[in-house]
Formats: sequence, C-alpha cells, structure tokens
Amino acid sequence: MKFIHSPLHSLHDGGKELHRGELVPCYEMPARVDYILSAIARAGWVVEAPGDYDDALLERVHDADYIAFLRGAHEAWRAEGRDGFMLPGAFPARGMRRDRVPAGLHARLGYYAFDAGSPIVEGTWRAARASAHCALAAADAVLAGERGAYALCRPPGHHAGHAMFGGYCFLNNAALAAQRLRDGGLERVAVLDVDYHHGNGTQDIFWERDDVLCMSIHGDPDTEYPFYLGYADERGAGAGEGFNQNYPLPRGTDWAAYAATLDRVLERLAAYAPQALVVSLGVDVFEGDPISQFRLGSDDFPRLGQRIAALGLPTVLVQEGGYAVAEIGDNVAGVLSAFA
Ligand code: OKP
Ligand code: ZN
Repeated sequence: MKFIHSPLHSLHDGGKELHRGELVPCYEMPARVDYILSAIARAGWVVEAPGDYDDALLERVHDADYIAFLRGAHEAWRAEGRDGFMLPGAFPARGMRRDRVPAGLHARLGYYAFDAGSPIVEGTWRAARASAHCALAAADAVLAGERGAYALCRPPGHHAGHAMFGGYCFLNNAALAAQRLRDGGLERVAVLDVDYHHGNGTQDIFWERDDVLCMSIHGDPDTEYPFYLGYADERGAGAGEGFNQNYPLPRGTDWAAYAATLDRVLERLAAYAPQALVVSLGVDVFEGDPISQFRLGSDDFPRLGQRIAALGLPTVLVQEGGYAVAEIGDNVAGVLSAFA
C-alpha cells in the first residue's frame, strides 16, 4: 500500500465561500490534511510525494481552454489590479448562451463555474495541479503492482467536470486516476464514489463511455448539494448507457441502510469485472459532518473499508470531502486500515 501526498495543497487557502447568503471561510480548509497526515503517521504508514507530470495529461479528461483558464485566472485577476480570492456572480443558466466562451475574465469565471462556493486564490492552480499529481502517482503505483494506493488529494476533485469547477473542486483527481489506469493498459475501470455529495464531475466526464463504470452513493439531490444532478435515472448515454449508476439516499441514513445499498452496488460493480477500482473517498458521510446529513459513526469506516477491500481489486483511493476536521484523520485511517 502506498500513501501519496504533496505539501503544495496548502497554497489553496484564504478564500471564502458564499454560504446561505454570507461569505464564510471555506469548510474545505488546509487543516483537514494535517489531521489526515497525523492519523497516517499514528498508523505507522509512510507518505511519499508524487513526481511531476506534464499538464497535457490533464487534457485526457479536461477541456484545453478550461485548463488554460484555471492556469491563468488569478494572474489575470491581479493584472486587473485586484487581489484576494475570486468568486463568480453570474452563470449561464437555462436559455442563455453556453455555446461560446466569453472573453472577459469575470464572464469566463462564471462560464466555467457552477457555484459561488469555490474561490480561486493565487495558489489554487498549483495546489490543484499537485493534487492531481497525487492521484496520477497513486494510479501509477497500482499499475506497477501495488494492491492499493491512497492519494491524499486537496483540493478534492469529484465535482470538477470536463470544463467546469465547483464544490471546492477544480481538477477531477479520481477521473484522472481512472484515465491513467486505462492509458496504462487496463480495459475496464470502475469508479465508486462514497462521498456524501454526488460525483457530478466524474459522471460528466465518463457519461458516454462504457470503459469506466461510475457508481455514486450520496445524499438525495432533491435536498442535498449539488442539487441538479445525481438522480437514479441518470444512467449515461450512447455507448455509456447503463455505465453510470446513482444511488441517492435520504438525510439521516445510518450504517444499516447505507450498507444495504453498498452491498447492492458492490455486487453490480463486481459483475462489471473491472481490472481496477478508483474510490472517491469522502468521509463526509460521518454523523458529525457540519455540511452533511448521513449518520455513519467512526466505527463504520473500517466496515466500509473491509467491504471495498473484499472486492479483491487493485484499488486507488482518492481523498474527496470530509469537514468534521478533528475526526477526519481517524475516519480516513479507518477505511485505509482494511487495505494496509
Ligand atoms: C464537496 B465534496 C456553498 C454551498 C455548497 C458545497 C459542498 C461541496 C462538497 N456554500 N457547498 O463533495 O465534499
Ligand atoms: Zn462531499
């Protein structure tokens, strides 16, 4: 088992999110990583840094102009004489033009964003890039024969689509790992997203593909973020029809109800006979999470890990959400202990 982490994550800091009408410090904060690293150290596991990867690899799952926008956004912001974090205030909603990318910086910001909760600061691009590198390095470890590899990614990735950011996510780390496994010669890869929030970005990226099965268990979007995707009738299109599967569950779901759905999901996942698995590992299903509404206890995370490990697949685990900061380390380590 390998554990991959980059200290560059801390460059993504200092932004605020629009939360219920107020600008508040982001729930997705650097301290999350400190708690995970402490728990990893307590378990006696050793963390490695990823190597560097060419930006062209990011275009395996993301739009080239979107990548160029992320890379240059804050520099352009500063060139306009501004400072601090960037948040969009207008979006191309229904009936508006989405077929052309506007020229102005603020216009492009809203074009590529889908919420006002994902601030871009000066270090966001470098942190997001390093986070993606962690996922790529974890995929490479699995391609080299490791049974499991954990990428301590921050910022997270599963809300980032082919050409959009939001939900604290800029580059889709799990999708990049899955694509890396495909490019490394594996024919079928499955992505299992257990974060509390629907992995809309991963769904977007693999929507028309049958070589990457996407399964997500999450809070019902009728009431939970990201609201406008994640319903059970979204099943993929074209060649990808049937290769996207969503399992929304109600607020208040506890381990007993969660495990019943998880067992069905794992059975279907195994039937696809993937050659490797990518887990979008959000631990915001925890009962103490400040922005989520499931009721899994800390004791349930080893159970989750055991069930995933029992698939017997080479597995890349990619860190996504988890905002109960003091407990995030133990909850993540609880899952990882089943693999390590
Ligand atoms: C990211 B991940 C804005 C409300 C939106 C975003 C939640 C993103 C969760 N304040 N909150 O899936 O854990
Ligand atoms: Zn989440």
